[in-house]
Amino acid sequence: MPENHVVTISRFLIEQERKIAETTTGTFTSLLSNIALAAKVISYQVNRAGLAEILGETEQENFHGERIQKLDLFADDVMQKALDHTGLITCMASEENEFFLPVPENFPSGDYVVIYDPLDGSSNIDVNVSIGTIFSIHSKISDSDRGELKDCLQAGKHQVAAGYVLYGSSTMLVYTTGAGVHGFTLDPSIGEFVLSHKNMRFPDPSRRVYSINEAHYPGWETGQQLLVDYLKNEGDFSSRYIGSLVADFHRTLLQGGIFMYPAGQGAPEGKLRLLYECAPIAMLAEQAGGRASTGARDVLEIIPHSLHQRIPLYVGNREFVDLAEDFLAEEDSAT
Ligand code: P6P
Repeated sequence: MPENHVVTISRFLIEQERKIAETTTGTFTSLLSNIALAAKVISYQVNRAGLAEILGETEQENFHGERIQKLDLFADDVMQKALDHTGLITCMASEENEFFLPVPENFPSGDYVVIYDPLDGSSNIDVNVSIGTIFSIHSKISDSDRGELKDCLQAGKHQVAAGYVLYGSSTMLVYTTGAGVHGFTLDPSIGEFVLSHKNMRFPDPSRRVYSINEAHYPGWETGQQLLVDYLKNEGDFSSRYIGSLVADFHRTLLQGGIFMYPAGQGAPEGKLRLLYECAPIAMLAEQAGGRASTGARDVLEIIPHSLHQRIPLYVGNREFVDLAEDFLAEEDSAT
């Protein structure tokens, strides 16, 4: 294929589906293409947020008690409308909604379950820091054609796909269907996501970067404090922290390192949500040759007990995640 050949996400999906299944039904390609469409619409608004009256907070709070930003609501609505009529899904679950969302009665249902955080890191919107959409796709396991809670509460290892959209200096869509991790950059001149990062993998950890909010240090368990002390003083690491999971993970994936959001004061199970953030990020990490752990066990092995379950997250190069587990286990065994 000539170097200058533009490979759009739709073309790449079709080529990948041909490799995975002899008979390509195209439903999966259609599902991811609809998510890509939603990403374009959200990207347009995010990139003009400073101009449109869409900045800032609403009077509403989500049931986590977090003030909902106007763009959160917009992004949630765009994701739902991009998927609900397709006949491809049986239900959805959004980080912005307390309960799962059955496909409306007036639309046909399908076999997939889409779980998503429509705009993660939204507290960064008003200061123009990169934010992201995260999505996780399962096949339904219930007999209901409008979905059941158990369709959403599946272990991350059963995901059929996962990905994120990063609204940064450029808009990128990064996804995996279990056949590697592939990144596409939105070309505004043609309105298409174009293949820009094929087969993304954590690089050998030449750049030893750890990423964590050190303001929470006093609330960490001792093993976590000793781990960060080691990384700072003996591990020859540098530190980067954006405070937006998609941006922090994307940098870790491209440059190597480890991102950590441990349990701590005010977040006894950790802050990040298993279904909407950690499980999709974990599938991407494993597919890119890395690891994702709670500090004690693989994220992908956890069977969720509730839609908004939170867990600690350690994700990045395999050897760094292993190191983190060693520090935490050592302290546990000492106490
Ligand atoms: P803290 C954003 O609010 C978010 O959910 C993630 O995107 C990010 O990694 C984390 O919270 C940042 O949390 O406590 O460092 O502000």
